[in-house]
Amino acid sequence: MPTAPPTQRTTVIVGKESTGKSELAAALTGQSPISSNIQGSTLACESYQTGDDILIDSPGILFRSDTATTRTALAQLQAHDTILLVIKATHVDDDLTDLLPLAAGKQGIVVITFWDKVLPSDFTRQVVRRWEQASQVRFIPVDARHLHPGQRLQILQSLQTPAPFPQQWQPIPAGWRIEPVPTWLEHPRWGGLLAIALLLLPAVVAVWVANGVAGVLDPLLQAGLAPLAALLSRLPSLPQEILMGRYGLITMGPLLFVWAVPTVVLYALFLGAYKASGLVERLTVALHPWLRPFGLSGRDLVRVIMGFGCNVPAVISTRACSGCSRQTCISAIAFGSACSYQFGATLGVFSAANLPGLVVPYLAYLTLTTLIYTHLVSPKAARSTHNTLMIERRTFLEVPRWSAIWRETQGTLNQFFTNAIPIFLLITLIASVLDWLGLITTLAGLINPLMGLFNLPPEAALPVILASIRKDGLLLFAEPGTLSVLTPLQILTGVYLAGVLLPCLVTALTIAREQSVRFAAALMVRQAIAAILFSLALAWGGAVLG
Ligand SMILES: Nc1nc2c(ncn2[C@@H]2O[C@H](COP(=O)(O)OP(=O)(O)OP(=O)(O)O)[C@@H](O)[C@H]2O)c(=O)[nH]1
Ligand SMILES: [Mg+2]
Repeated sequence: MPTAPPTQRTTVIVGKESTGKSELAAALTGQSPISSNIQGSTLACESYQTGDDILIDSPGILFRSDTATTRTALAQLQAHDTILLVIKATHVDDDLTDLLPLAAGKQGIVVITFWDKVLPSDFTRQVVRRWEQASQVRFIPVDARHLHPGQRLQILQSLQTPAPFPQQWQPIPAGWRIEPVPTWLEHPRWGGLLAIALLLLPAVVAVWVANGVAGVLDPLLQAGLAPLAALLSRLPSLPQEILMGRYGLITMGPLLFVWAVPTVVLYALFLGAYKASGLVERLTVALHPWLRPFGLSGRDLVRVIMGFGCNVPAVISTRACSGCSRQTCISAIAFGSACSYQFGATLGVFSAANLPGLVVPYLAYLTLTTLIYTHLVSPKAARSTHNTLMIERRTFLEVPRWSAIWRETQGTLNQFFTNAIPIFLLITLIASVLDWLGLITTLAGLINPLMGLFNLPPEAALPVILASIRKDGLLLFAEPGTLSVLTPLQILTGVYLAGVLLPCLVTALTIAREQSVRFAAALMVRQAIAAILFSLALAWGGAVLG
């Protein structure tokens, strides 16, 4: 007779945001955590298997909010009987008051994370022991980042014999509450300015380093490619066009490697360090009061900042935004979050034109127009002074662990090499074939009157169109034939228009999936109208001023 399979127990890990649920799930199952110091970083439930048990890591619950992530967590809580309740040692009383009613009627254990922030003493241990005696539920205090093998075993064993959570139990308050130490970011006058400076730092460093790296690499690469070019000139006309034509692989490829790669790597490292240290959260708290007139909360700004790496994960992470501002936040990411490919390509174009300083007016105009656009598309309620901050408490600043920074960076780099580069190569291939067929001249002729509206020559049409597929398509502006006919103002206008006219194709598809095709279509029409108006203002306003 076949033996019955052992029964699997499913336990849901539930708790407020950033209380260490993901870290704990990973430590219990021996997997590496995908967590970061961003509140609301787990967006969907993730299953972990350990022996016969299944642990479900749920997104953090944000009280008095309507975020999609909170709804997901509450649905998981409803669906399962055994729960591992996570409460934060620094705010034990608040967490118990808020979470115990949700656990009533279920069975499970309580793990107190961030125990490393509580001074070990007889008093603290006694408080925990009294709760255990009064409720008959296990309370296990841990530092989830450094779970001892003994604690791991204790938690897993306690989960085998979960106790019911008492129905109406009022625990004796522990009486302590530990808040993170204030920093300069919380300074009433300078905090906001410091936050802006820290926000701009990655861009400034990226410009500086990318210029330095390109200065060294570009001549080397060009010298290395020269003999190859001589060899390839004997090829038939189509392969020659594809490899060495105006938009050819060898003509455009080095620009991508020399400009986009250092920018992508640097942005990834910076974002990784900012996220893992808790700095992003602190920045957004400091900037929240300044953002309200634009209908965004500090919480949304975190997502817009994350869009600097790539807009796609940033759009997905808006699931943790309030329903009231989520669509505004998505619109802001699609419009103004210059992803690292877009930024790298922009730097490449400015530098190929020998005008690296253009990055300053570019970023200033992009920021200004994004704020105007966001203000216009946000609902009035989001701009009201009653729109209080949807971040429950200040995060603890930690020295970021190298492993955490590397994990963030690796994700971005993987995406860059497996997604971005192949699509960029495809773009150059399509452009080369179109050019070889003579279609680009015909197309440019058709679009000519439109480009003329922006005071741009017909050559600008192709980069603008291709940048709507992928943002680094705007590198095609750096093609020498195009650059030689453009004035600095025209370069600025062209790069701005190509950057903001439409979100890249993958971002647009993500928005459609996260919201609806209808919302994505409306967003694209709205964004295109705004981009056209802002570009007209730049082209003609700049010409009048210049
Ligand atoms: N000092 C300390 N830090 C911790 C502890 N547990 C987690 N962290 C850190 O707190 C941050 C958030 O941890 P996560 O595991 O992502 O928290 P979470 O509850 O899954 O967060 P959400 O999914 O966003 O709700 C990470 O930077 C962790 O390294 C702990 O016990 N002590
Ligand atoms: Mg999590």
